[in-house]
Amino acid sequence: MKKTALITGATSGIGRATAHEFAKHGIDLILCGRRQERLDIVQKALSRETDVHTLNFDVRDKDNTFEAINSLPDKFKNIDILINNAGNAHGLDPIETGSTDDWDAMMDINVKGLLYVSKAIIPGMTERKSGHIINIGSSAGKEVYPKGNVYCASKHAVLAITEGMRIDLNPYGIKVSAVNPGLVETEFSQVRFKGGQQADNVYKGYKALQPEDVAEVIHFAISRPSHVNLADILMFCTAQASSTIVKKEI
Ligand code: NDP
Ligand code: 8X3
Repeated sequence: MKKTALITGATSGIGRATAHEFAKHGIDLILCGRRQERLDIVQKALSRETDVHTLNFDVRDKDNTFEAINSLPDKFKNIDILINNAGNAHGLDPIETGSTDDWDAMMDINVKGLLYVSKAIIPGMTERKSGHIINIGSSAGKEVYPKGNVYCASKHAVLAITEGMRIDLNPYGIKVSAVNPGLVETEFSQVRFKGGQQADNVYKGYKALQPEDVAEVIHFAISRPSHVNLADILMFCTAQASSTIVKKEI
């Protein structure tokens, strides 16, 4: 039977690549993000392969998040797979000079937004006693790096929430996994550095992971047999050994 997946942050990077990967495998898609014009483009591209519905909401807005998910048409109401991907780093500053607006954005989007979306979707999964939640963490959720303070804290929280979900949802047979990439070449650094040269330099001198590399791993995780759950996946590009060690050619 065809499955339905809801992907947050489907307008760019890892989320968009995951939408493309899932469409190839005939999974029906609910694509979420704030930029409707981008959602429309992805929907148009993928509608040839599968059924696609878009939802436009900011995960920071609790009421809008619940309204959007509760408004899903019957065909898309039973969500089998949730990809909690929406998120970003905002700033790269030592703790003593970091911006409280950046801190709010990271905790509100990466942590609380993930919780709101999950809270809206989990009751359907517990009722049906099935489902798979994949939370996109980060190598930053396993290792704190200089000036990463609050972003790393938000991703450490994602890993703790993932473990907590897996324990609490275990009686219902719901799988919960974390996929934790290192450096992936997306709009991530444009957002972190608010555009500019610093953002362009992040992926220079080595081959970073591409969003499609992560999407393939996410699809591998959701396509294992029902008795197999890949609980926690850490993936780096070959040039990266840890959060701070990257072999660059220039
Ligand atoms: P992108 O900036 O390319 O994509 C981020 C996505 O999140 C966009 O689709 C954006 O959609 C969505 N998003 C951001 N803020 C909000 C919000 N307030 N409400 C709803 N959606 C939002 O980055 P990536 O693809 O790289 O990031 C995806 C995930 O992967 C993030 O959780 C990130 O932390 C994680 N990650 C990224 C790594 C990297 O090096 N790139 C490495 C490890 C993890 P829109 O703006 O349209 O709302
Ligand atoms: C994104 C990877 O190293 O920029 O989570 O934090 S990193």
